[in-house]
Amino acid sequence: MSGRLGIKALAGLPAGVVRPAYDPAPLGAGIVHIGVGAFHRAHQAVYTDTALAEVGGDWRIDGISLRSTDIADALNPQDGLFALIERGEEGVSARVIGSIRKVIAAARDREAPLAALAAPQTRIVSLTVTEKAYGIDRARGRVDEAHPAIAADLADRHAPQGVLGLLAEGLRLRRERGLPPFTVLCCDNLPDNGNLVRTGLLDFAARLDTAFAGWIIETVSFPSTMVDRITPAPTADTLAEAERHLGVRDLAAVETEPFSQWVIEDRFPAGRPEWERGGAIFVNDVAPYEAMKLRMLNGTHSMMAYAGFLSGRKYVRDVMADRALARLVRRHLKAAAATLAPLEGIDTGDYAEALAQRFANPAIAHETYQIAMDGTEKLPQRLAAPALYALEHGQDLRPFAFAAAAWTRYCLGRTDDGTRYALRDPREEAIAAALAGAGGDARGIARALTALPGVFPEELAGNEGWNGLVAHIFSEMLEKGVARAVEEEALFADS
Ligand code: CS2
Repeated sequence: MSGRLGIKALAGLPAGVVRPAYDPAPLGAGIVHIGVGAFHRAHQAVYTDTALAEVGGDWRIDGISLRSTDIADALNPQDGLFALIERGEEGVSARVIGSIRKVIAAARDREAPLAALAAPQTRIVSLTVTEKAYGIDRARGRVDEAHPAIAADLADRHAPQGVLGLLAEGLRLRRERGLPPFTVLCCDNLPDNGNLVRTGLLDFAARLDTAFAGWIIETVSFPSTMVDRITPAPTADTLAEAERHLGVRDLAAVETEPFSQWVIEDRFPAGRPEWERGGAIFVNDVAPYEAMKLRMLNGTHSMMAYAGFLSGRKYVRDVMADRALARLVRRHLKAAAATLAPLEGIDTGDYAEALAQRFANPAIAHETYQIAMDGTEKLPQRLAAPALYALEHGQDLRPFAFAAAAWTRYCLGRTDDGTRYALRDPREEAIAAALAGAGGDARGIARALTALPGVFPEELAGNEGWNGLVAHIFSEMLEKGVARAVEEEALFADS
């Protein structure tokens, strides 16, 4: 088969493929995006593409890949172009996105990331780097000195490798050069994400220079944002599907669901693209939207990931096809909704129903094992926060305790038939140490994992009711096997 996607290939694409309704080449880059993974390509890059098509402007995106060089090698030879494959129940469509100008592979090109951050035309630096990459100790609201990138960047600020180090040095260079700062837009699934990054960055900067930290306080904006689009990691099938649609190869294609949502606080002193053209919603306070999404979508996702993976369900859609698990999904959605403050114009019952349908989308192959990774980073906001609310308000703890028990069971690193798997959690060593210290007893294991610092707050970890429930469900999973324990658990769920 012929050729590769790129500007030259655009004219020859089949009629059914939507292509950029603008000429991307002359448009400058006003955004630097750190973390050019599938999610960024299926989300922010798409909103920006729509804004560029409708109103133009120098708002293309220069990406930075912190560790991998793969995405730079895939996108740069394609002039930044890639296909967005949307897979809904009604069918599959392909659209070529033109908003990414280029990708810098930091591992190969050490100077280029700072040059991009300090460039006069850079007005926004957005991020999708996953929860663990920031190196922020969220419980203390400070940097985590033990985080490898934080330690390295505090030792050598002028050659930063991590997220906070890059943001700090980029801003420092701008200040030194008399340039206005960029706006920092954290698009990771973290509660109050703008403020969180601000807190971490201020602590990082203050350790180097308090006057500089003061300048950040006065001049840099960190709007919070809620992002949503279910985007499985691309596979060989994704690339084959893209080639079927395009007639040329595309090594950076992504597949995603039709649904997409972006809620943003409108605080961009240096300007922004008209993302509302792509459907983004601008609000004064994102926190309630973020809590709803984290607790309902992501919290349920994590529960499905652990209980589903351990019951042999490879994809989220398989979890929804299992009657017992699907009941537990609906129970969890309802329990999570009950912990939220009312949000004008939003019915959480409808939202829950829409989520259940999205999870069941038969055209999306979203692996439970993908969602299961980094549990210690995800559980605090997805599970512990609503569980604590439920505890304090006398609500049913069982759905949350079930999810915590499934995570505990997952931490053992083997399925019921003895198959081993990698946990893929940045705190694997701490988990192993907790397990080693707990002996073989189910209660001891559950307690040791619940007590890992920073995952469950003191009020839960020290609560006998919570501990007893988690330990009980976990020991059922050990004794009967996860699939059977799930079936019995579903009997507790309302129909
Ligand atoms: C998922 C999210 O992998 C995970 O932890 O829960 O990536 C989820 O698919 C997105 O937040 C959906 O917007």
